[in-house]
Amino acid sequence: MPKVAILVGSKSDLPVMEACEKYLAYFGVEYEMHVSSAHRNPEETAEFARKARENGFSALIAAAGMAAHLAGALAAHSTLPVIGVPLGGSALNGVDALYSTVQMPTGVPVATMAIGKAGAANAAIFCAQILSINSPDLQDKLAAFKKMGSRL
Ligand code: RP5
Repeated sequence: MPKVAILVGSKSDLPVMEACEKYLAYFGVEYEMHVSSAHRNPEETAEFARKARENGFSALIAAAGMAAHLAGALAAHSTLPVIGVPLGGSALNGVDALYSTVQMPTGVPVATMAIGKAGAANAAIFCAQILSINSPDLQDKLAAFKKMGSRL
């Protein structure tokens, strides 16, 4: 089974991303969680993205709040699919992070989810959908999930 990486910009983002972990676990998708800020650890973040494919990751989930550049920074250094989760909690309630994540220039796409917990869960489901292309097991799980109402 392929594995995915979840990167968050700060330890303070971890509680919201529990929803993502819950759904990845439900689908049986192996993952690693890393705290790596595009602003506070820019070199480490870039290096993680550069080596992600050779380190066995199939997709990257990036969650950050405020001026959220984490997903874009990963997409700048990797050809893996990058799924962005804008987080709330700021003075602008996550709209700042939404715009920062979704408004990527031509050539450097980030698949952007909803703000906060719904986006965290959807990132996991979207990831399972990407991985299902080569996994009959995930195709079956996704079909069953839809049948039961698309939420845990
Ligand atoms: C972003 O700034 C993080 O992703 C977090 O959502 C926000 C605040 O970070 P902390 O000041 O709590 O570390 O980079």
